[in-house]
Amino acid sequence: ASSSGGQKRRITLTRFLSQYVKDHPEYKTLKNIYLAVQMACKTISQLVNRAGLVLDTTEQDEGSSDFSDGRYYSMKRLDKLSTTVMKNALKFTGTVQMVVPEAKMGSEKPEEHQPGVLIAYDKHHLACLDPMDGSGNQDAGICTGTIFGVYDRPEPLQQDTSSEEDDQHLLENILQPARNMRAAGYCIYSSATVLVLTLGEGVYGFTLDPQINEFVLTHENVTIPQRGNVYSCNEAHSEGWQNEGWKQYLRNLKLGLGESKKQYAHRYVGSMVGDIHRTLLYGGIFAYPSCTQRMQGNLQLLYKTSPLAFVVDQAGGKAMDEDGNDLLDKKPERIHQKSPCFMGSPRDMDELNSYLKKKPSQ
Ligand code: P6P
Repeated sequence: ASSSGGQKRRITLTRFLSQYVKDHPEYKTLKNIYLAVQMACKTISQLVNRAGLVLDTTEQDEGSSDFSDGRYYSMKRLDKLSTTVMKNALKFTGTVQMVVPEAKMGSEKPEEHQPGVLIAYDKHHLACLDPMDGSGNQDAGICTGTIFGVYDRPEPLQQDTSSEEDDQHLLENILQPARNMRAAGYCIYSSATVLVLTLGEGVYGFTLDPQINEFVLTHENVTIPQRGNVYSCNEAHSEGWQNEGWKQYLRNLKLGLGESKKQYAHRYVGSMVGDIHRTLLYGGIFAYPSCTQRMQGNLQLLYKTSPLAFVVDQAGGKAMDEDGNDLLDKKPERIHQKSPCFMGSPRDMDELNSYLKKKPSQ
């Protein structure tokens, strides 16, 4: 990368990937997908930064039924735009195809919101991508993000061109636990655009340098602090939380009665990528427990929780479900299936786990 004004010389993501693939030839096949994701994230970053300037929130959107508040309209529009950008970037590689238009994934329960998740594949891999996580926050200038996870294809398709039965075959093959991932990551669109990724051997962060429009390495070997002093959850649901262990754990954190004897601070952005990025860098715990309004939480396992849990795990953190089981072993049964989740610093997670394992009577 070029260096100006005495700025430290930094390696670009493109060069990093080329070097990585030289050292790990088995990752050669992944490079294509990563370069496509990088290209899409650069474009989405532009879209996000200019959304307020170019998206006319008063104009009626042909698809939206409810645009009573402009926010909904531009949210929907940005969702769509970023999904299209990601789709085109993946197709541009010439090797990656989409499984089914996300609309056809309506096989889930009708009440589940069908976001623009993309399921893509090439000869070697299957990928799930959430192009715009947290889009509802966009109009308020709050961070949003792209999330992606890549699996090896367990078995080759009968033929390379996708057809109905092949789509079904691929949709079944993508339903794998996070532990099977080859690579995962996210891109956060905030005060800076940072692409955080893992290829299965550590976590690296690349910041978009607008001067050269390249992602450059800024966070080498990201390691989550052993313990933090922040808990991150939507407290609005606290009266409806179902898990006694979680409630007891949180009560002690608030009273400074936890292992660290410190009172924790509460931080909750409402964009999962933002809350996880802060947790990864500062430590602490992120939680979306089950509650009466949302018995499975509000986060889709396949394309939100699993890829982020894989990144947290690669950074030395932990991810659990409500029984204290490793979230990386939880296999999604349906594309949009949601799951309660806890993830964060290892010491905080071990402490929480001791409450989750306790029998309610103890
Ligand atoms: P709640 C955004 O809509 C999202 O999918 C995640 O990015 C975020 O963590 C979560 O939902 C917020 O859900 O129920 O707290 O509004």
